[in-house]
Amino acid sequence: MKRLATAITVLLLAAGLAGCGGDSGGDSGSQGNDPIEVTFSGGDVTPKGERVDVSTGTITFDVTADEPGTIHVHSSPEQEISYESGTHSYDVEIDKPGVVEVESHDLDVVIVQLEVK
Ligand SMILES: [Cu+2]
Repeated sequence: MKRLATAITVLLLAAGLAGCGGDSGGDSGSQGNDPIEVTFSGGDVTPKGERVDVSTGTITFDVTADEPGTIHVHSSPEQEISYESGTHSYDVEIDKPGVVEVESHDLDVVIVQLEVK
């Protein structure tokens, strides 16, 4: 029983250390990438061309939109998010490092450039 408690303590410590990914967000214990918020409103989108550092793995987009549309993710292979109106979360998997542009072809703008590490 004592050994188990020790093992759990070590695991918790390891998770805590791994969580310090050099970003000041400091959200407790969640691993991976912070969600990226994207807002479509009145034929415009925020953000526009912002650079975002992410790690390989799951990248979540929290999309708020006044009408449905698609987001094009220039990963390889390319991916598309079909979002609905309202606020929804969409996950994309990117497993190769590099710069990945995330675009709205409807609006012809780059929403974010993901710097995948
Ligand atoms: Cu595109």
